[in-house]
Amino acid sequence: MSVISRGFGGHDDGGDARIPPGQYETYDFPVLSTGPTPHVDRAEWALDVTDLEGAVTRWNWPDLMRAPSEEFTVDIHCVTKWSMLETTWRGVRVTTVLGESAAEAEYALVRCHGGYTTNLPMGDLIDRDAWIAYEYEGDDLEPAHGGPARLLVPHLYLWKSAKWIEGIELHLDDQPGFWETLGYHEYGDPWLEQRYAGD
Ligand SMILES: Nc1nc2c(c(=O)[nH]1)N[C@H]1C(S)=C(S)[C@@H](COP(=O)(O)O)O[C@H]1N2
Ligand SMILES: [Mo]
Repeated sequence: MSVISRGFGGHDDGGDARIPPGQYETYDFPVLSTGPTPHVDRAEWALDVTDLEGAVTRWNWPDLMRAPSEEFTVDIHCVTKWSMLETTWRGVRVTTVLGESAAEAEYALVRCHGGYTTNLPMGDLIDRDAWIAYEYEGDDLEPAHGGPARLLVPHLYLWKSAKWIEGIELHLDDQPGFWETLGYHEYGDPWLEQRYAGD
């Protein structure tokens, strides 16, 4: 006799082990932005990495294009409960962009055109998969989805994957970003359903 039925645990995931608890699969890529889409020209694009001493290393578009890139296929999970499976991107690993400046830092505060910010522990940017992504499904990343380039950290809820990234500040202390200040969880692990502070 078995008392375990499909759906045990109350997760509406259709039994697909790639979908975290409380999420459902979607097929059309939604756009979630707190404000209007900034239109940033590649010729003007820059990403500033600020180290613990305040020294800035600026990456411009040709710098990013010269860096080794990867095509990668990942599942992404938004805190508003949609997940997309097997999305394919091209980007440069965040470790490549940070270089040696990352070694001493504990946290990163990521800044975007338009003022959005989000915070992550350094380990999630350098020891896990994390990219500065600039292509989606073989095409230039559309402005609505963060083009010219966005952060992509697929193992955390997607609010951590900052669109229109313009800066990564390295810190010893953790400073909450936009959604974290408004009550979202400071870390945001979708497998632990860390949606709101205290989850
Ligand atoms: N700059 C910026 N990045 C952002 C956001 C934003 O409003 N501004 N929204 C976040 C949230 S809540 C989500 S779910 C994803 C959505 O990415 P998408 O619009 O490409 O689906 O971007 C994240 N990155
Ligand atoms: Mo989100």
